[in-house]
Amino acid sequence: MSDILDLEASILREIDAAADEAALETVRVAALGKQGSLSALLKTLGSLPPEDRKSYGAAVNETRDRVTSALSTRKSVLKAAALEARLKRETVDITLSGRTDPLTAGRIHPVSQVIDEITAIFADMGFSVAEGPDIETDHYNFTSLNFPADHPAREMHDTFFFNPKEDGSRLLLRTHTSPVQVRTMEAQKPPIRIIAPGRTYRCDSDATHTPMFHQVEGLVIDRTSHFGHLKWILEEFLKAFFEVDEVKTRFRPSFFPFTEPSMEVDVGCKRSGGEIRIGEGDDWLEILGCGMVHPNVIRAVGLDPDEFQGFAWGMGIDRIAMLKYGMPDLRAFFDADVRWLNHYGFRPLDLPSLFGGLSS
Ligand code: 2U9
Repeated sequence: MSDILDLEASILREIDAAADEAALETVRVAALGKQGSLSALLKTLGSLPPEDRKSYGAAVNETRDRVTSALSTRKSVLKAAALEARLKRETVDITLSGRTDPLTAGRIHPVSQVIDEITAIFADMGFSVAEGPDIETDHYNFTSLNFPADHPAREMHDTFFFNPKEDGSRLLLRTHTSPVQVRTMEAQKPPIRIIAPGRTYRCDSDATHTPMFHQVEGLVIDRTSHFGHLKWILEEFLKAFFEVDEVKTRFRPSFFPFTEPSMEVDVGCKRSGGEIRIGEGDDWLEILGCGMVHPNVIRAVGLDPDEFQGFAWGMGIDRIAMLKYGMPDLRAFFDADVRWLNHYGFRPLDLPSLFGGLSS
């Protein structure tokens, strides 16, 4: 019997010495496995005299139970130690400030930046942002805006038309954001103060025109809104947008079907060596168009032009973005070249605001 107790003592020593769960498993297999030392002892039972077999067998089984229990205890100890070591190894220092990578990696496209800047300026003056579909009907894009049936803008070569439907009507890609204002006037009662920034489309492509471009238009409709209000709003906008204390403006008579009278607005600037500085100098730069909303447009949305009047303006976002941020080539805006975006783009969380600075 002493051979069983010797073997047990030696296995228990090995169990105590096992440094990790893998070593412990090796000890378990060497003792209890099919070819293990305890199994080998049981195999010798057959060669013992019959009167010794029962007590020898019982002694081997008791040893096996004690070995099994010692294995399980050691396994729990090793498991707990392994967990403790891992927790120590993977400690996170929550006093570390956030890593800067996600914020420094991405860039906001200058067009998005300029839309955010324009929105911040007009929001401060009490305007809200209105949106509408890029695909429009002839009615919202032209007819409701007082375009005569034979107006050249309705021609195939200026407008992207879809194939005609069975009833002969054709959808189109909006050529300006003005349909958004028409839809808003139908849906809301005056007073209305909105801006409508968005994508617009015209069959045009050269160094200064792309088939898709961005516009922002503004609209005010109330009972007594007049040209003086319009002039003040535009001048406040130009000062805030170009981040200068003063601007000179020049209103020249023009023609649009949807406004009467209509004006083109120039802003005072200085040109030197290919650079244009707004708010300085004696030169002029055409910057936007505007006018009093035509009575026919007011009538087309079901309002009485003798009761309500208002004004509207429109400008090209891409163009004023080029001007403000000195980007020379319009086509680069839409090339999706990440090197260009890294150079001209803006940091994601530097949101433009009037108190925090528009572009700093
Ligand atoms: C409604 C009534 C009137 C919007 C206006 C302009 C003048 C204008 C151009 C500027 C450069 C377009 O991007 S551009 O080519 N726009 O000059 N837009 S008034 O007038 C409206 C709009 C909607 C219901």
